[in-house]
Amino acid sequence: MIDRLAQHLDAAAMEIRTVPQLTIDQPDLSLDDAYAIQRAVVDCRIERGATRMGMKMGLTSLAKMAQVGVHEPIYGYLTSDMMLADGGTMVRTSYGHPRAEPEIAFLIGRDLQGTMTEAEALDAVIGVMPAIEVIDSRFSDFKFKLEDVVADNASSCRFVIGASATPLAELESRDLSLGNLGMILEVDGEVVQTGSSAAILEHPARSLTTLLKMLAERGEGLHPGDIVLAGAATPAVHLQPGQHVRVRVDGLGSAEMFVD
Ligand code: 0L1
Ligand code: MG
Repeated sequence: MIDRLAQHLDAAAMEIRTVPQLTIDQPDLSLDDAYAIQRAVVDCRIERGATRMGMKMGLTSLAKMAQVGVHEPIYGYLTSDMMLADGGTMVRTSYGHPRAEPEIAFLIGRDLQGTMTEAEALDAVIGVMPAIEVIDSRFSDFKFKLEDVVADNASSCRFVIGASATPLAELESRDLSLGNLGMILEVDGEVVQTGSSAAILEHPARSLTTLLKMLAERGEGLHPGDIVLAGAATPAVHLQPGQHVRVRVDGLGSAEMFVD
C-alpha cells in the first residue's frame, strides 16, 4: 500500500494534476503510514537524480494552520530539484496551484539528532537566511487531512534561499532577535503579507527542535550542509504568471523569484 500510494502522488506531481485525498479511500491511514508514503515519494525523486538538501517544517504558525484547517506541525524533505536560485524563474504551468510564503531558513553545520534545547540546536547553525517557499498540494483545492498532507511531503514544491547566511552572533551584535524579526512578502513591489518570526512556533529555534524531535522518532536527524525551512510567518498567496515575488526579513536581507 505504501509504495502504491507514493507512486500515485508522485505521478500526480509529474503529470500536474490533482487527486482526491488519500484518506477518502484509506480512512485508517495512520501518521506512521503517511510518513512512510512521504519517504517513498521522496525516494521517487531521488531515483530520478535529485539529492536530499534538507528538511522543511510546515504548519508552524496559527495563520497557516487556520488557512488549511490542520492544526499540528509537520515536516517534509527538500530535494535539489525543488531549489530555485535566488532571482530565478519558476514556470507557473509546471505546477497545479502554487502558493508562496515567507520563511526563515537555517544552514546546519554539524550532525544533529534527538531531543535537545533550542540553545544546543542553534549552536549547530552556521547562519540564517530569508527564504521563499512555494507550496503546491497534489490534492484538489488544497483540501486535506493531516495524514494526506504528510504523505504529500508537506505540499513541498520549490524554495528560494537568500544569497547570504547571517551568523546568529551577527544578528545579536545588531540587537536583533531571531525570535522577533519583521518579515514581509511582496508581489510586484507591493506588500501583500506582513508578519514576524515570532509567528513560527513562537521562535524559529522551536521549529528546529520540534523537527529534531519528530525526526528522532523515525531514527533520522540533520546533517552538515542541510537547509531547514523553519516555516511560514503568514498565510501563503497564490502565484500567477508574470509576478515578481520577494521576501524581506529584518537583518537577513531578501530572497526573490519570478513566475513565468
Ligand atoms: O509549508 C507549509 O506550511 C505547508 C504545509 C502543508 C500545508 C499547506 O499546503 O499549506
Ligand atoms: Mg512552508
